[in-house]
Amino acid sequence: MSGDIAWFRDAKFGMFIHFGLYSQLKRGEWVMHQDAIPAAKYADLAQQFAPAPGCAREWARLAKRAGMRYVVFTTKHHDGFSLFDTKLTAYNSVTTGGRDYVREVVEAFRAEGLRVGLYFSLGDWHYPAYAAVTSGDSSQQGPLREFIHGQVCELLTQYGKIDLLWYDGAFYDDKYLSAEILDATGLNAMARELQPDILINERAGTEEDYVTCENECKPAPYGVDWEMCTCINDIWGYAEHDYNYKTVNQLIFLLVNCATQGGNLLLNIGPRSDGSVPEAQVERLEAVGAWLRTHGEALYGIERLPKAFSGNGRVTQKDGKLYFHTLYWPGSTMRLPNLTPKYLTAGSRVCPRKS
Ligand code: FHN
Repeated sequence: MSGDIAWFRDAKFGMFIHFGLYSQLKRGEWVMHQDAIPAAKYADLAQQFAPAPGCAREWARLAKRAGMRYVVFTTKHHDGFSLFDTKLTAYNSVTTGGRDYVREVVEAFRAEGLRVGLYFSLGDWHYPAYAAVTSGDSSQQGPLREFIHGQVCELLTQYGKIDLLWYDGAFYDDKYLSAEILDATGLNAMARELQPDILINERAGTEEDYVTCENECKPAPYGVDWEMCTCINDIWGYAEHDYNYKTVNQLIFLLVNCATQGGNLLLNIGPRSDGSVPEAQVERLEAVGAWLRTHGEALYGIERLPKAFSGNGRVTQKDGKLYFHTLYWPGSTMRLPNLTPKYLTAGSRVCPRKS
C-alpha cells in the first residue's frame, strides 16, 4: 500500500455516481441481469443514449455544494458498456455516441477542486470471455485478464492524475473472478507504476490502501482506512420508482457515524439518462452541504480515538482540539463524557498512522 492516503483521511465525504445505459431503463443498474435482457438487445440502448452536454459539470457543482471532496464515477459497470475511450472494445460511448464521459467527469470535478476516482467493474456481462471464465472455461482466463488489465491501463494513462481506483464486480451468485484469475497483484502493480499516488480498494481480492463496506457502517479495525458507500434512496442506478429516500438527518448521522470512527462516506447519486439528478437527491445533498458549512470544522480532518464513544455521542480530535458529536439529544441538558487527559491518553494514543 503506498497511495497518498492523507487527503482521503481528511476528505470524509465523497460522491458516488452510477450512470450508464441502464439509466435509460429507469430500473437500476442491474436491469440487464434482472430482466434477462439479451446482450445484443441491451446493446441497442447505446444508440439512443444522449445525456445533455454539460451534465458532468452539474454533478460536480452539486458535489461541491454538498461539501463532498471527491468523486467515484462508474467508468464501466457490470453491463460492460465503457463510458470512456477504449480501443479494446467497440462497446463504448465514444465509438457509439462520440462522448467520453470519463473525460467529462474528470475535467468537471477537477475544475471544482475535487479529487477523482474511477469505478471499474471487473465483471463484464457483455464480454464473451467473462461468461466463459465464470462458466468454468479456464482457457479464456488469459484473454479476460488481458482485457481487464488493458482497460485499467487506458483509464490510468488517458485522463491525467487519478486519485482512486474503485474495483467492483468480481463476485456474483456462484460466479467469481479470484485475485489469481485476475492477477490482481500484477494489475495493481501496474496501476501504482502508472499512478504512484493512487489509492486502491480491496475489491479485486487483495489488501490495498483501504477497505469498503456497503449500505451499513462497519468500521474497519483501528488503523485501517475504510469507506462506507450507500445510496440516498435504495438503488444505485436511476430507478424512477425508488422513493425510499433517507432523511437529511439520517444522511448526516451516517456521515458523522463514519467520520467519527475513522471512515469516509461515499454517497451515491443515480442521474437520469439525460444527466439530470433526481430532485429528491439534489435537495438532500444541498441540505447536508448547508450543515457542513456550519459544522464542517468538526468533521473534515478529524482523527479517530480508540475511546471515541460516550453515552450519547462520540469524541474526536483535530489540531489539539476535541470535538464531541452527539448523535441524538434526548433532553434539554447534555452530560459530556469525562474528557480527562486519562480519557485520551491511557492506552488510547491516536493509532500510529499507517505510512
Ligand atoms: O453490484 C454492484 C452494485 O450494482 C453497485 O455498483 C454496488 C456499489 O458498491 N456494488 C455492487 C454490489 O456490491
